[in-house]
Amino acid sequence: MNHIESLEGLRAEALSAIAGAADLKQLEAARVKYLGRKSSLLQVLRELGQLEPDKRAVVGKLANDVKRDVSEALESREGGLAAAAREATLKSDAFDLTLPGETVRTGRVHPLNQTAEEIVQIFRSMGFEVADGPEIEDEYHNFEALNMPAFHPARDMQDTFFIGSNLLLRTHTSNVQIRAMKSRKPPLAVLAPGKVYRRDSDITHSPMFHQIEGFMVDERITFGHLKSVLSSFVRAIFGKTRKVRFRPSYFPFVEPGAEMDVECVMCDGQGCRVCKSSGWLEILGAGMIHPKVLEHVGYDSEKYTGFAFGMGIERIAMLRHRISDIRLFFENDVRFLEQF
Ligand code: FA5
Repeated sequence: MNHIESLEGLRAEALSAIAGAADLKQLEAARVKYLGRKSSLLQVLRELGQLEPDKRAVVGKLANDVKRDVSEALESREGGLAAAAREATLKSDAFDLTLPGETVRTGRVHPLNQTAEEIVQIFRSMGFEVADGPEIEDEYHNFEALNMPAFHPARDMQDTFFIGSNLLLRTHTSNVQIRAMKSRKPPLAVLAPGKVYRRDSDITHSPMFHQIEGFMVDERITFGHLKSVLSSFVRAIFGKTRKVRFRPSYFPFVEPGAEMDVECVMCDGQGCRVCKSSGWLEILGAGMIHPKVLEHVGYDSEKYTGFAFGMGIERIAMLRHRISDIRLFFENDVRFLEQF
């Protein structure tokens, strides 16, 4: 077979192999076979020198034409196969762009923390500083130093969780009064927010709840100072129009003692389930610090006087946001929490 015929045959065979390549791998095999170093085409080109000059020109031109045609066919088939491969991959690991995206949930500050923050800010603006105390407390700081010796009937006012013969979960934040006063000298104005625990549970009572204790001690502090500080606080948190009242009350660690009630926001003072038909919701206990308490912490009760108060944060949050059941704060239902 002469060179011309074999080159024509080679071109036809190469083009048909390229057209028939089913994927990029088969196409690469065709490239090696028809254009590779051991291919018949390269063999012809290598042997051109041995041909007579007029034949060499004709065969050389044809060989180059074949090489160009095969190269072009390879290139174009490669483009087609690559596009098909891309299409197939897209189909197999396809993203469904119409699916809804994952929503990122943002957290928010719990309504009780929001309320506590607000209360702390109000008292800070009046010059109070913030202190902390332990939730696991001994009887001395929770009761005895607060003028409630063992077997004092007032201990029953706060149903206690005991965790040992002398250890308990503090029933109020008043333990911070003792700890702060023992470590410091007057004058002082302190605010102590924190968790407290009692065996108590209904729509306005929770076994774990939060209080904020406040106290101020100096020479010549009077009940007038107490009323003024608490009235300013109530105006700041509930507005000027919400009615409040002081009522005489008893706590062993104050004398005289009082409680402060806020007009029930659920029924505007008409009486409902939340205020137990009284029209009022108690938010805090307060009074002048008992001289015996001042003596327990080593203060001269002839020279110094002071007032103290302890308020329930849940009660204030309930009044602020018209929440009718205290247990909602602790159920962690996002539908409730998202409203704040
Ligand atoms: C006391 O705990 C006193 N330590 C307060 C005090 C401090 C009086 C300083 C005088 C001087 P009382 O037990 O009343 O008092 O509780 C104070 C407030 O905590 C109540 O007014 C109420 O708002 C809230 N509170 C009481 N028990 C619960 C409870 N189980 N769940 C939610 N809030 C409560």
